[in-house]
Amino acid sequence: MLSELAAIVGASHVATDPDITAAHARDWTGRFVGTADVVVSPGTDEEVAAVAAACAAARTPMVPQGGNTSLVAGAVPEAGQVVVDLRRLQRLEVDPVARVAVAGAGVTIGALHRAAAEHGLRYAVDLASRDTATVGGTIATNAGGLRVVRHGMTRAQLLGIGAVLADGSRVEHRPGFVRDNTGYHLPSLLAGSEGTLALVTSAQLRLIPLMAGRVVALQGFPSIEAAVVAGTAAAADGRVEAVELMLRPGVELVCTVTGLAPPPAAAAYLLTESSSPDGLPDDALVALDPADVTRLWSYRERHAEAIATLGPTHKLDVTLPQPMLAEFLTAVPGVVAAAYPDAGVWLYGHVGDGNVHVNVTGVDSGDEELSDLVLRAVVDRRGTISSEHGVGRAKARWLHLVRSPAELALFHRIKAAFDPDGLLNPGVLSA
Ligand code: S2G
Ligand code: ZN
Repeated sequence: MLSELAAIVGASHVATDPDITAAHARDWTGRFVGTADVVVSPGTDEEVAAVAAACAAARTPMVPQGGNTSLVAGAVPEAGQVVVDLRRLQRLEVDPVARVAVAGAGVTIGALHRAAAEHGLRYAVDLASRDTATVGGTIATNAGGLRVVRHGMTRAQLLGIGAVLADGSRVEHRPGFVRDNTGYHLPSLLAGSEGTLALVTSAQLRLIPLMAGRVVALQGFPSIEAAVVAGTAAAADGRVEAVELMLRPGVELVCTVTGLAPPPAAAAYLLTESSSPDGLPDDALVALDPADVTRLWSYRERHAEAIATLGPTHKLDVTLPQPMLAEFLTAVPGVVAAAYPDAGVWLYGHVGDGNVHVNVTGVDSGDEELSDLVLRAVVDRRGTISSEHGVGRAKARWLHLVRSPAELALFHRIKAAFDPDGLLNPGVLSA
């Protein structure tokens, strides 16, 4: 098998040395650790197809990886599986007239932003892990990030896609425009499929014009409720592109970890980004120049990193209907404390569309009872168990709380149609 893979991608792109493969055996949070026997790094779509065909012939399961920033064990290999590292797929072309990019699966979101900016354009998905997360991985997880409230998730940016199926066959459809209405939309189906239906090798993505102006504001509020009310109003303003919630403990932790000067004390904060300064209250901290914009965003973007300094973090990425959001955010620390009195509960996130991150520290990060407690509290409030991080292995056992038996049966039929031998990312998305 190894010599066959080396013949396809070159011996230097087949890793078995634990010094190299170890990083591929664990997820970003360190909560989920598996075994990476071999990591193969194809350099072209054709090589991906040949690798898949070789693995299929040997009935060897494959685990696709991009930046490996999954937070739900969506790309953690087990013994006997082949990690297919797609980061070498670096193709990147921008068509400024059509406002379309064609990107290889391994292109980082940051690189895509920079290529688009050269043409006065931008890619609408942005997230803190932009310099590691890849086009392929963010399609597989249908990543959300900071601008979903205005531009939608990764799925909404997809015009076309190139992919390799479990048997090594290739499929590609890149119309080059939005209005291609010619049957089932494969890009939409593969977005969020978490590497279980196909290996995404390239994508055709819509680009949007750069913002006319970039105004970032930080506002303090006396309560979570007040911040959620203001955030909901901000989300309704078409000029607003991002509406993020933070609470005082998280902001203080970020300042402690990063050395940033704390903003004026408040129980809760909204960080908003808009193309216009209109409508901002007088007491808001407003940033117009790039240095101030970066500083204000750092309060929010460095939450995950700051919380991670407290140890492996139990992350629950959930969305609540807007009317339930403030009550949930107020109640969830008590829900956790009732069972885990010493736990740290850190709340922050994309309040503009109801997606918040419940991060819990100081507990055994593999504790599924904690997940059960929080996810059921979310579902009891008509929320969803995963909003942008996907399901992976970490949340598969709760999928039935939000998807019906009929839907789950259909999932299995779709999986069987694409990957009848169950070779792609086994255990992900299916309990
Ligand atoms: C965020 C980033 C990932 C994390 O900050 O919006 O989605 O660690 C998160 O929670
Ligand atoms: Zn997020």
